[in-house]
Amino acid sequence: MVSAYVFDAYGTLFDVHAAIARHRAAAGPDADRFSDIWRTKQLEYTWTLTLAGQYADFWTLTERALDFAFARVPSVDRGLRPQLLEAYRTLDAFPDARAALAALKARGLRLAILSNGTPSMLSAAVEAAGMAGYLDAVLSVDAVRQYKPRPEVYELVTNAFALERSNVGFVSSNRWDVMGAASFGFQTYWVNRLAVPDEYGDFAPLRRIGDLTALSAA
Ligand code: LAC
Repeated sequence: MVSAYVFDAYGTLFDVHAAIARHRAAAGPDADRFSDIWRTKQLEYTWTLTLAGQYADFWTLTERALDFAFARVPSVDRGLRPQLLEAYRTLDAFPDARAALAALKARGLRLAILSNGTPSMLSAAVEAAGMAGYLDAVLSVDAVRQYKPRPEVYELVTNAFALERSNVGFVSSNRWDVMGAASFGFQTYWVNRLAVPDEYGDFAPLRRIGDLTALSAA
């Protein structure tokens, strides 16, 4: 029985490619490749630092990954750096995100975010998306200075809500994050918006959904 739903933030509630989308014309023809490299490197740095027993916060890693993307894709004007970072702080939510939170909240479920993002990044994004009223907690890895998929991160949820792992529904678009949450013992929901192939067969999600609307129909 799931009594709390916990959402990943970046890629699940907030569209990580919305920053480049706001500046697509200025970024030019390599905009999508640039955005992919920015995201891929941002995540890679979380994994490599955590494996090495090191930590730098997610805003710092977002800046470092952006600088790598500029170096790797020289056609994108470095003058866009401040605008892209500003856009990242207030990323657009996916169109279905707010309504899905509202529908679950109306059913009396507790709701939270569990994210790699810093508390400051998360509160800016949550405010910009008008989601604050639906969330009982916004939990950041910053509290444990390790990144997903370390179990210590998912444990922030069971500590905050004093719940058994099996009573938590964890929702993420990032298949590797679903793997970590399933390994921890959460009930997992994989949001596969782009219909990409499945991975991590040993850690299957409880449900696969195409968008967040399907969640409130569960
Ligand atoms: C997060 C990463 C996975 O929000 O984007 O935790």
